[in-house]
Amino acid sequence: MTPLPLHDYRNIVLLTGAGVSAASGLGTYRGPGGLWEQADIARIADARNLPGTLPDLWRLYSGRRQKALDAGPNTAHAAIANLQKRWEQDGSGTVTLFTQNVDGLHQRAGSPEVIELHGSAFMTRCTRDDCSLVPFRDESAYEAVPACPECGSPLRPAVVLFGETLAEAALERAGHALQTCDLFIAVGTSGVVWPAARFAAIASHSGARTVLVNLEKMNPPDPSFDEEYLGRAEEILPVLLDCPGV
Ligand code: BV8
Ligand code: ZN
Repeated sequence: MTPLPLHDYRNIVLLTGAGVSAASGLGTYRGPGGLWEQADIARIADARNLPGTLPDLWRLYSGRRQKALDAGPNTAHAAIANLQKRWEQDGSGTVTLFTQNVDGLHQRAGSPEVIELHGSAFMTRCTRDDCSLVPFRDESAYEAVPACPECGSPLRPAVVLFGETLAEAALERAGHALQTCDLFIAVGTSGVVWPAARFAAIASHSGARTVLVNLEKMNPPDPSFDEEYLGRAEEILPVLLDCPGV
């Protein structure tokens, strides 16, 4: 496998999923042993079951916070951060990183900007949309559902659950980046969750070269991808992004 001719491209978009954090020991959602196999997770991750699921949500995210803090970024995260920094330094164009992950590992690998499509396990917000409390960084684990210091309503992890819309700002960034990119690389994602599942099609429609790096073929396959590199992102990305020493 040889590096991609990265300097043939000016605006690169990367989309990562749970597979990019697999080598860091964090579970993926689908596939053998995936988080979603625990039937309860689907109930907890569905916004329609709120507020009754808040105690379970806090149990789930308290554990995920701790696991993510105990984990460290791997060479896949490092290769992406390296590309972003190289591009920034030599003014080669833009690299925009979107992640579906909530584990914060891209940031810890040194990525200068990470657009977290599904929020962050390390942010907590009030359940009342009109509350004045600003969502805040929170690494705490909670035994019981915490109360908002501003209004007394329950607090929740600031992640996007199924049935909740993504942040407007993230959607706008995605719309612009996908329409102006000439290279799109999806890494470690099963491509089943919307709207991220549409990113490759939008990039392809904009004329971008579309590349998938994943342990296994997407099922069903996404015809929007021009090529795929099947294998471990932590092995493939340092070669593909031409930074073997990360
Ligand atoms: C929304 C919480 C408007 C945060 C998550 C249109 C059609 C059908 C359905 C819908 C639609 N529009 C909306 C929906 C509903 C829903 C949806 O997409 N459902 C799916 C299941 C069909 N989408 C939504 O609700 C979204 N909101 O669109 O709002 C709306 C609302 C309602 C109705 C209409 C419109 C909100 C989506 C966000 C949901 N939140 N989790 C958290 O705790 O993370 S989703 C969850 O899945 C995670 O966030 C995760 O990031 C995400 C995606 O999973 P992946 O990252 O791809 O991980 P996965 O395990 O699946 O795959 C990992 C891959 O890596 C595997 O392929 C594996 O082979 C590979 N791999 C493993 N190891 C490695 C590797 N690859 C490389 N190297 C390795 N070492
Ligand atoms: Zn409040």
